[in-house]
Amino acid sequence: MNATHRGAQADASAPVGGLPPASAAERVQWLREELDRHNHQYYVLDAPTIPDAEYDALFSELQALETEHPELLTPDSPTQRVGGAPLSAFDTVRHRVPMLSLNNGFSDEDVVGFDRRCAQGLGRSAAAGEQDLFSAAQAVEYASELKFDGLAMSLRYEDGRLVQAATRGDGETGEDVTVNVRTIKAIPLKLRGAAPPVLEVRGEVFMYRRDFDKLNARQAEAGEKTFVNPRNAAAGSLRQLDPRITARRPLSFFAYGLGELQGMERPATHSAMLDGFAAMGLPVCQERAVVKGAQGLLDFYRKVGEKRDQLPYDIDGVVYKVNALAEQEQLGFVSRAPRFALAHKFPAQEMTTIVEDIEVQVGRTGAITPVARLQPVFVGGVTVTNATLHNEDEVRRKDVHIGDTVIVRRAGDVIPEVVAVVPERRPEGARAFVMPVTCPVCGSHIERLEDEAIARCTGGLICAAQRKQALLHFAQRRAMDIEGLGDKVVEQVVDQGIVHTPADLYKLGVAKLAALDRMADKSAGNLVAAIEASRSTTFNRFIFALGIRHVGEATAKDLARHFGKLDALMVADEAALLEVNDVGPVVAQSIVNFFGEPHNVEVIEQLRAAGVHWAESEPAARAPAPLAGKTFVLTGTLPTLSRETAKEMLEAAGAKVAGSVSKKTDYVVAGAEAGSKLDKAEALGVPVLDEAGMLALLESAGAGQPGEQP
Ligand code: 5U1
Repeated sequence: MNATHRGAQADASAPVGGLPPASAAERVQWLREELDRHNHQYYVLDAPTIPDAEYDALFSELQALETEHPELLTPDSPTQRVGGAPLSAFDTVRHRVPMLSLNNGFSDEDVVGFDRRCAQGLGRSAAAGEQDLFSAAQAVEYASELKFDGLAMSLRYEDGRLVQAATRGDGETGEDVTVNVRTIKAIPLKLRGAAPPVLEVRGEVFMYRRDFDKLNARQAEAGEKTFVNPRNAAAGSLRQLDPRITARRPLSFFAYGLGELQGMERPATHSAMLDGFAAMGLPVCQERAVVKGAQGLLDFYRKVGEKRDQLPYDIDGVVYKVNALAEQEQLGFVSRAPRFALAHKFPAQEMTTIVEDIEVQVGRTGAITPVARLQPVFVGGVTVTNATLHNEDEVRRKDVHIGDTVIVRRAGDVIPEVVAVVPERRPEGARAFVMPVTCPVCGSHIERLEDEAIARCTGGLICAAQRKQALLHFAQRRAMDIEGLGDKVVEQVVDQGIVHTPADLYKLGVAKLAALDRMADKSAGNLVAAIEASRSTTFNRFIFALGIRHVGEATAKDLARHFGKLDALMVADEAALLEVNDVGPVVAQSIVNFFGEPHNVEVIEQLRAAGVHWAESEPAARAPAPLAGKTFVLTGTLPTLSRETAKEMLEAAGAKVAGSVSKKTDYVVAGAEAGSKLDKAEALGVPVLDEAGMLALLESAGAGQPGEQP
């Protein structure tokens, strides 16, 4: 077993030692059932029940028994997933029931049209699905599910045993990839319960994002090629002629359809069929719903769209299917696609476009970032014209030239990124990127220290680009929270020489601001009021706002809690800083350097003189934070507290607030509509609190209110 995260408590129902004597055949049978059960818990239900070492012990015992008694070896044994000898080519397979494709929809109108055609085809009122009382009863019922971004696969089970796995191919014939698919641990080699003589299961092979990231890290470390996205990684892994390579690739599977079926009645509905698959031990995605009419479909689409970026795998849309199988049959097919189904696509998160130029940007700390200027492309729901290339090494690694066609990705709020070049589309005369030796903004020398990936402008605050970024950082919501001080204003006040440092902001009046381009009197007044309001802040926000390299929000909070007073922080030496939670030598040195720079001290004094203030407190070092060392995860909507406030309260008490649930999580705080994090907490036995429970815990731990200095 090579899983690295099979973390779990020992399962009392799985005795390993001290078993009653049994024949080898009985013991082999018992071991296989145990291993299958644990695989199902781990790979299908994502709820492991035994630790790695225990699984490995069971596995080794089975391997030893099978070596000793070769007559007991069967192809569906869990030991037979390791991948056999390489193939020279894949055989072709004729699908006994063709693998169809789906019609696509992109707009609300497409969905309304689909629902209308289904309703009419089923002889319902033309208005069925529209939301009036009369037609509600007539509305068509649909099974709605996710459209996974992977590879369609057909699995053939005979008498419950996996005998063949084939790719979709052209829908009529595909490739026989059985030896590879047998290595996918989420796919049972043997179905649970009473299985029919023939059952073909259709579904998607894909890769979880976390597994993709780990695989790419492993590939890069081994100097091997990395993959552009999870879909390509899944495809490349399945098409390996050497199944031992596939066996090392973390592939997964979700079942969503039926091919040939013999010796068993079809269930009445698609949703019941998926429930049946799950009962047989097949992985079925739980992000699905049965809904009615076009409005039900559109609500499902919206809900899934909202959580798309939080899902642990990539999807490119949702799929709607008329739920009753008899009605599906009644609607039939048109050319190669069923009339009863529709794929409702989300905006693509990856598109190709052309790199028109590569320029560099200067960040707050002088970091020089190469940025690709792109031919405008609509991706991830917006038009993208720039994408980060991160640093010089990345440009080399991805081999991006000016003139190249590239794949651009924009998912959620993440900055658009060039993920790969399409090498076969490189034009003649494509130019390589050359890192400039001087800053394009201030002309200072650019240096790149040994062991650092980032090149930096050495101009410091004489560089207008760095000044602008420092001001934007200072003003941001999580720092001094000066609403209205955005790019456009900062650009002008720096270029016109009105503002040199953050302290100059407090000298701005309405008249000066109103004179700026595109600044109405009212906006100028609001901005002055926001600057005024920012004078009263908290110590941790102030520290974060200073923009000390390596000091993010969390470190700023730790520093505020530890030192209590700015003067104490400013004189702290490296040894004193190393006593702060999570501060290491690099961060400590950066803080010492920052306060060792007379210019920075001067700006701080000017800010204090301008009336910027906060409540100071005694250093907290003597009183350890009450929830230090505890990890919380917040999920769902809490009745009174915002997510941000709850997080601040927990962090103020010394707790860490993490984004995902693992066995290391101490508490999950769940509100309304908590989703998979709550399920996972329950599966792992992590204590779950509601808002009142969290407040009670904070109170009993002696923690204060949000924003209070401990
Ligand atoms: N979830 C899901 N994906 N997907 C893809 N269901 C589904 N069904 C498909 C395809 C191609 O096809 C059948 C409806 C024919």
